[in-house]
Amino acid sequence: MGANNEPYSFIKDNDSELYNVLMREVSREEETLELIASENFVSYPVLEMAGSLMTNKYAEGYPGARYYGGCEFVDQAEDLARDRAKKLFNCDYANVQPHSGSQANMATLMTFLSVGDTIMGLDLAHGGHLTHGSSVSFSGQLYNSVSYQVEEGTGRVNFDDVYDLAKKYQPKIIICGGSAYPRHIEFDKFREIASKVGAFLMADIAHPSGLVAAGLHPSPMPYCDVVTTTTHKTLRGPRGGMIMMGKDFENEWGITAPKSGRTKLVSELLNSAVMPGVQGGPLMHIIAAKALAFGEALDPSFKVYAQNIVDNAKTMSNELLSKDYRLISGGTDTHVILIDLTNKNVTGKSAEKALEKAGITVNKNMIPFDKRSPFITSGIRIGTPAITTRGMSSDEMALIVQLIDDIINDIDNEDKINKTRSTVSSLCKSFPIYSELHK
Ligand code: DSN
Repeated sequence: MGANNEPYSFIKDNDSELYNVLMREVSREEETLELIASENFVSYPVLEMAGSLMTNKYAEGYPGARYYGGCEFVDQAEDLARDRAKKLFNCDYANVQPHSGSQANMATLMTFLSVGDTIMGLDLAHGGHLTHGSSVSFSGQLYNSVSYQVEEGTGRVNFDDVYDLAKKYQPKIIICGGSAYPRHIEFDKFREIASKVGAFLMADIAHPSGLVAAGLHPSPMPYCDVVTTTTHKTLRGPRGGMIMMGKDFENEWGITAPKSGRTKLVSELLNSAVMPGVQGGPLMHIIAAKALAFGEALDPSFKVYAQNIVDNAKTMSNELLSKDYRLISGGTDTHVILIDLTNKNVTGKSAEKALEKAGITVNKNMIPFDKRSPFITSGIRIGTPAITTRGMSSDEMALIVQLIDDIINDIDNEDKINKTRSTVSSLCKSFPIYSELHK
């Protein structure tokens, strides 16, 4: 809140050019339908904390062992974030410092692997993530990357294929999870394979972590050696990353502390990989905002929210199927729906563009075995976390699918696009976000 109790008025007085940019983004978020599966709206308290003066503090190190003075209160914030994360995910270890999911993954791979070791993750074009071994990321450049894929008919991971690949390439780590996989991640089946080939098992639950916290998606903790996540998707926290372990364990690489001769715990190696390995000063305002969001996720109301996310995704997927859309894997167990637009004769790129003009934000996405490039794509990915945060439910899901269908079936019809935009705008007005900004 700024001068005259007007939101952002200090920014307005100080830099009107940026203020205008900010207000355009405020309007965009408020007046359009956010269907990007990896986005959400944080609560106003989380927003306030993320913009708090904790941004000023340098705190390299960890609570109780910092390289800077004056860390008493940021230590308390980081302790709260770690303790709440451990409670939320029922795990022994949490590192809340990674600035992003990619940095969490980088620190994790640096901990478990040496450069040149073999990693095995889900192919990016089949729903994986850049940091799971793509050649354009450090993960495919520093490590020998072997990717598993989904089956063409089912759109799901085939565990016989994963096992065959793992036997052949003997990866040191297997990564499960991804960015566009609509089904539950089957940690137990990955565990069996990892144990058979003697690989570590890492889960990246960036997408479903809010559903895991709410008990609506299996937990990776009993099965995986290490778990990474982002905090801003279904978990509805500030933008950032986190690393967890269900149980800490002694490393198997024979690294001993020079003075004590003691074998290091993996938690110690992970901590050092995050800082100083990958990052310097942690973002204490974001860590405090993570603590706040984890507190919200521990409240029973979060379970209701998470159930609504899944129910909304199921309703949307049924509505889409009834309108002859081909969904990868035939539907969803989560918040993610991946639509193949091939039978509609529309590319992902043109659908994304037309829908954006109509006030509906989605992202073009490759489908498994896509014949088009990542810049064009044959599909779009949609998700329900953000619209569920607005309070929308089944009636709105049916309406939104109808609006999407209207555009996809008449992609160049500017009249229809304009009409849809005005329907979207009234719908959004009925489900306001950030009313605190308008007091
Ligand atoms: N870019 C994120 C997503 O959209 O899923 C993954 O990091």
